[in-house]
Amino acid sequence: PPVIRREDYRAPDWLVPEVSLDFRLDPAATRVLARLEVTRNGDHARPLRLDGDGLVPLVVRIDGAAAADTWRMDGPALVIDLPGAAHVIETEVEIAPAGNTQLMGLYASGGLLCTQCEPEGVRRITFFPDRPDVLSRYTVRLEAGEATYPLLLSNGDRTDGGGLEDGRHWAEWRDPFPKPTYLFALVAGDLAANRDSFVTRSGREVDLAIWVKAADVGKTEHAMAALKASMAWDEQTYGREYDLGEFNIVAVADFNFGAMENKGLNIFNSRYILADPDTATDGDYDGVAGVVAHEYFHNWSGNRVTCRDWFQLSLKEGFTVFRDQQFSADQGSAAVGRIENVRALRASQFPEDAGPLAHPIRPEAYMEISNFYTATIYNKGAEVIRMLHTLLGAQAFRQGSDLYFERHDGQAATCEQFVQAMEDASGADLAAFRLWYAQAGTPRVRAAISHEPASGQARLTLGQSVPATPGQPVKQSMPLPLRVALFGELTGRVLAPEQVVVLDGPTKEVLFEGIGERPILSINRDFSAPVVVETDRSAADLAFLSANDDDPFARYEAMQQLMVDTLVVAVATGTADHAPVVEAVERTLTDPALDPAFVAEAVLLPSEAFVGDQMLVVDPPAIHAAREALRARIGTRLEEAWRAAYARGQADRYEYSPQAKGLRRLRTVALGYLAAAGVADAAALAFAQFDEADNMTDRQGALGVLANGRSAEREDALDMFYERYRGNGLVLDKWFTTQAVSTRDDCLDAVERLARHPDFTLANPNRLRALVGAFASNQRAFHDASGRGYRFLADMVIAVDRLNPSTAAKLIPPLGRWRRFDGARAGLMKAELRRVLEVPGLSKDVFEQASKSLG
Ligand code: BAL
Ligand code: ZN
Repeated sequence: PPVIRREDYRAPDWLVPEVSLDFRLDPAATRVLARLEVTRNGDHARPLRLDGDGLVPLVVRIDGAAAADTWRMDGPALVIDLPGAAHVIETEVEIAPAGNTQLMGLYASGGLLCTQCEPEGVRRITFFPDRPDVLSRYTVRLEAGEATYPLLLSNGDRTDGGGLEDGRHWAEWRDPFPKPTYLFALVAGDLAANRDSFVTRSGREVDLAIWVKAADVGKTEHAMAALKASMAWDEQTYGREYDLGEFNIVAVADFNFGAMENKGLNIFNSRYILADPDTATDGDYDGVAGVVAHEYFHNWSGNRVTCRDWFQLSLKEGFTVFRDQQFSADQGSAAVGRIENVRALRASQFPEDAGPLAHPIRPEAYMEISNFYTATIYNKGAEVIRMLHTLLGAQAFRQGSDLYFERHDGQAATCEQFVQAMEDASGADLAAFRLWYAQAGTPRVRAAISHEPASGQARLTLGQSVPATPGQPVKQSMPLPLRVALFGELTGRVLAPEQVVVLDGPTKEVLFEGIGERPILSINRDFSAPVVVETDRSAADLAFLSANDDDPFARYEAMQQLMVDTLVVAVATGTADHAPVVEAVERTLTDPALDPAFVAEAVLLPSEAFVGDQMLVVDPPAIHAAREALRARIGTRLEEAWRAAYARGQADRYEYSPQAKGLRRLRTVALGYLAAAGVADAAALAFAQFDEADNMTDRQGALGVLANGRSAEREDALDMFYERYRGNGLVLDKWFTTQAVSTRDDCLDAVERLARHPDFTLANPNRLRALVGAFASNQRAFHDASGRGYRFLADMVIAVDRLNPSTAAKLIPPLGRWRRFDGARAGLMKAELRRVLEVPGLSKDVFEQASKSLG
């Protein structure tokens, strides 16, 4: 497949200021009539090139006349020679949404017809210059059978509609804001709405509706509350107001992404809309609010100002993730939110940055852009924006964002223009900061502190290195904003209050005066830079920080580091001193001043995968054994404290509040430690929690604990859960995932069996991720020495690729980590990648990921 390069960008030859689309909807055969007003862009003689993917032109008219001799097909594209500066092009095609298993373009899901057009779905619907820098005003007419499709939605505001003969009806929608193809959307179906309204700060009333199956309307309250909170928050925090009279959200069951920010018509994966206490965990509730906010915030960061080309994807995604993280921090516990952000970054982005698929947040080249909706573009992209916020301060950052929106409203912009606006508004010099857009790889920072009691001086020595990544063997130093503070070992006092030290060269020294006692270094507080920090802090220093640091993230981080250091020693030598971890966990667990939600995060051991990431050669069974041994020790030694935490978390009845969420979380963590300790009543406690739960958080938490064990209650609980929720796809996903992430020895057998379960399907991306994606994150089971886990994953990739290439390609990265494993495992992983590459007719999505992964 051809490689598309950022440096080859050229402005479009033709623009399409106005487009009318007319859909005669039918699942088997939908007619799409398009009328494009095209204008020549600049002085050139090049033809009009309209992208298509699998389309056959039934009609092509130029300025009202059929003109067979002036157009031709060039592969999938329609090419038209045009003499003048402006013309009207009409085309007609027929497509079959019911047969669209890629879920890209117009497709059918659960009786609905809906679209997904980002990044390049419009070319599967109609002939069009399908690129984000061609902005058009859309008028859309939808026509369908009224009984099956009483609801007809598109972008913008509804302008007209009515009945037709033969039981059909129509609606017309007009979106006054010019938008790129990828934001086009339509939905046709039989749905019911949760309706509400929002009055913007300038006094305009917006009609809000969340459309779902009639039986699910009761599960949309949380999403609606989040939508209204997001609308108010964006006005207050960024000065951004909603701009249409309507805002519609539709939930669908089959969806490649989490959701999609189509102008005025967000389409969601139902898992990020539907929530009630019986079916959604507290984590699911947070996910709903976060994704609703994310998509809403795109209305400005993405829609009003969009991307010039797909290399700029992080312009909208990194900024919007940062905005949704800020929103979530303001709505709930900022400390726990930050811990979750960082845990997600370390679980998905750090490995990506350290492997064969590493790319800068603004990539230089791609074969298939769908492969670049990555943790790097999204999550590291958000960290880069956060660093700008840290370096400039909140006020200057806001001035910069105001300038960016004002300057580029209605345009397709670049990352460079965003940084330029920040620079112009703040007066800061961001020349070096631009390296964050260009260089891949996670910087490593070495930090050491020395102290001279006689002079009262402490010296912080910092050094950085940025590892080589594919195509980038040599790196420049990056500006790293590190929040730093010093604490006194003896007094526990703050010796040097927090300051931002910018490490902007290979090394730096910072001198602190008036330091009368040995200082303990607290660094990268609140995770101010997305880097790996190496220090020589002792177990005692880390334990001190885990109990005394006044930055909650740094406290969490110190505990994690203590746990990781202990586990790495245990894996390397077969044994380690567990006492410092046990004591630190005890102090945190029994500190009455701490928020239970924070405690629950702080006392959790790092994942097996994260421990593996610290090692030169990952040894999955040894990591598993070391981690389970430490878990058991923490459980046994602190049994009383776990029982107390468990009892404290027992609520009379379900309540959705930050306090109740924190207690629920800690309760299940405590249950997990009691089970790890092997206490006699662990299974009975877990089963009682499972059986008596009045909410999914407690029920799934208990099921997860049981699923890791060997009790008789385990099978009962799994069967009961299945019977109770077999009709609810989203909850059934949890049943699959719980078994796929189990720590049991027979997990791989179970996963192979579940892949043959009648409720397993390759056609639904959520179900696939629930079983296959979750299994590939289970380090020990996936890396079974037999290679069966690898074979299973490759089989899935091959099977899914025939249906849904972009989803298949997302399953590849775990196989690409072969360099991190021993020769035998690496050989088995590479063999599976080669087997995938040999499949005839492989998609370019999977080809790109598998060939790069093989390296
Ligand atoms: N733009 C794709 C889905 C999202 O990031 O919101
Ligand atoms: Zn997004």
